[in-house]
Amino acid sequence: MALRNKPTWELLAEPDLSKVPVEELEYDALIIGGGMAACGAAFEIGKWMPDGAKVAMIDKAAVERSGAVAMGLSAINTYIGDENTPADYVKMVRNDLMGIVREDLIFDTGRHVDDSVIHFEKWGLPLWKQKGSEGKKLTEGGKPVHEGRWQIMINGESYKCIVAEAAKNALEEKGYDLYERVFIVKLLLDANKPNTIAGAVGFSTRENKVYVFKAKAMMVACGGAVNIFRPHSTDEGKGRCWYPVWNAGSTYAMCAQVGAEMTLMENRFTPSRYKDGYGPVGAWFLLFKSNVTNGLGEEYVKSEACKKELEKYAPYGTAEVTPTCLRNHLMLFEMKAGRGPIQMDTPKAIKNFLDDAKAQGMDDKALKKYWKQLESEVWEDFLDMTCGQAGLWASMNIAPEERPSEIMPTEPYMLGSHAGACGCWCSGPNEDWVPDDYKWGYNLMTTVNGLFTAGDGVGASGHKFSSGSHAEGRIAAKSMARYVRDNKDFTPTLKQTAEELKAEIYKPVVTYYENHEKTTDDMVNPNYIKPRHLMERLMKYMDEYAGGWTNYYTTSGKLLDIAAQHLKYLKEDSEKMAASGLHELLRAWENYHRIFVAENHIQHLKFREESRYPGFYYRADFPQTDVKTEEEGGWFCFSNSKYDPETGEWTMMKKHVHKIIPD
Ligand code: SFD
Ligand code: AMP
Repeated sequence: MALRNKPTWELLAEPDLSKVPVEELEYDALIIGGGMAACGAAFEIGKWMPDGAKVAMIDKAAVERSGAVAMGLSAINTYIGDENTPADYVKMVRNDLMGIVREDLIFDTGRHVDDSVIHFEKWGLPLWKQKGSEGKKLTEGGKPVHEGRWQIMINGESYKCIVAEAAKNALEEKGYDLYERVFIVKLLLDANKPNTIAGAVGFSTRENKVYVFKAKAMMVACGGAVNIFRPHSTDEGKGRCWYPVWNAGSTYAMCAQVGAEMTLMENRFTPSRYKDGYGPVGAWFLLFKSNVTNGLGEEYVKSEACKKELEKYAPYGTAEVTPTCLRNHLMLFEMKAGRGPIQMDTPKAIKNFLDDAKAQGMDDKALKKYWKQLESEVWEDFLDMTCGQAGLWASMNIAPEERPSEIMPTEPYMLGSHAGACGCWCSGPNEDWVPDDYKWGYNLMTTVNGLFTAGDGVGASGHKFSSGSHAEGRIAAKSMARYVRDNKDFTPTLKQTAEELKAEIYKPVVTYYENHEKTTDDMVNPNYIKPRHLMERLMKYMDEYAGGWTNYYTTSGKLLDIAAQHLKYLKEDSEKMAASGLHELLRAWENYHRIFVAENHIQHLKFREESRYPGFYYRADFPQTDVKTEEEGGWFCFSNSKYDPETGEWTMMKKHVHKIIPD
């Protein structure tokens, strides 16, 4: 009988691992994850793999509703279109991420992303169209409704289902395999060939079963990391965060653990969101042209004090579009001065729309109809992608045309595809315009042979969003297929036996069974710690010492040392994590990944002696943003780290930023 989400009392007397079967499988290529990037890879890979090749995709959840797009989205945030070029896109991302980006990777995404958007529409995703081109697809000259310069509006409640269906069809067409509800725990290096990937191991979240996969190559795209920092919500609301609670840092932890070089792991993303419901703000800022006010009702961004604040961070602060982190910085500046809360002035935005329509001669009847349409767009923005926010508005009796809503920066998340930039250090395209130190043969391959990534996994190239992540998955898949062809004679060999791997994966279950009778309360036991409590401890340390929201995102070298010390003990205690069922086993492994990512984050925060992303975090001991390059002894450079899988030691390094696209 399988371990269920509740303890299976019959099995408790004796934890018998012989009852847990191990399935050993061999593939040419694996796609680990089932989100936007993985779906892109699944769609693309069959076109490039050798005939008869074996490929599998593995998702911890059900692809149809997994990952960040699970709830749906109301906009595609990266679309180049006719009015922009990939070079313009690079400039936008460079500005938003304070100059330190991999322009080769961004340009590559920019020149491919629209093809993914065209496919989404072909597969059935409804894209809003401008008046006069309704009913026409993009390929037929249809003009999308822009939210902002790069974002286009969609009816996206079923976005992920549509993209997943195309991915599954592509896998099926080629006879490739799909494993859903299999959580990958760790990657495995080859026993003979140094620094080369050979496999991955995981477990089913529905039955007692362990999977050991061998593969010549793999793309790991398991999203970013949530619940490392304490969220704003408490207890019953704690399942509510902005970032999906099921992306637990697996990409970063698993890739780093086998020695993949990481970059900008200090760059967390702290989005500004509607308070408590985490509703998105982009549509309000860009489509509905709303302003934000402070608690005094002032449009603070126009104040002299705020202008001066931004000038400190020129040229980014004084750019035409203020970078995301600096928009947060201004909010925090106001809040710290006691001029909070920050509010989205929804009534004024709506009134402006209606006044404009009236000024253009709309009569009362038409105006009423227009308002109904506007009202439904306003609500749909949330219902399409953050339906909890619509629920919150309804339950708090908020009519947005009457009452403004509070917005504020959330808890920090680690990700590389939204307005954040942490992730693996990857090879760029193998083309002559790409600097030599940015490429090592296979596009989007990490520094471990045969290990690729995409989407949130790729560092220093944010702002790809759902469409860019899909496009990047496709690029990685094509590149991975070439790697498989070039290494067709390679036979992956694992260092560990299947039984050793099973014992390691199921250890939290054994710990539970061996100790559960030594307590009257299942959650509290001197011999073990449950995943829930361990996560709470992690979040507390990170929040208090590593720049969480309770400290206005401020940390220092001293505080980071304390955080590191706490993590050391937490890591020791994590050996005693106990899982009473498969659900808790999943939670336990998510925590192992989280702790590793947190450790990496702290090292990077400590290493970079400046505050590069004010509004995302501050080093109180180094409050400035440096303009000097690493050659001049400064911090205008990438900060990279590498974990040695043999010794467990980390090495930190600085890497040069090449400006490829001129201003
Ligand atoms: O409102 C394992 N994003 C938005 N993009 C847009 O284009 N428009 C929007 O409107 C967007 N908005 C938004 C966005 C993200 C989030 C979190 C919210 C709102 C609330 C960004 C995109 O969603 C994002 O860029 C992409 O989804 C990134 O793609 P990818 O593939 O890197 O990550 P994923 O889609 O989350 O998928 C992760 C997958 O990994 C699986 N997984 N599988 C096996 N083993 C493990 N150990 C695993 N761990 C995780 C997951 O199940 C999932 O399949 S807005 O902010 O602007
Ligand atoms: P969000 O809803 O905050 O995730 O934003 C959606 C998109 O709009 C992203 O591409 C953001 O970078 C962009 N965006 C959000 N707010 C602003 C703003 N005030 N100015 C410019 N771009 C914004």
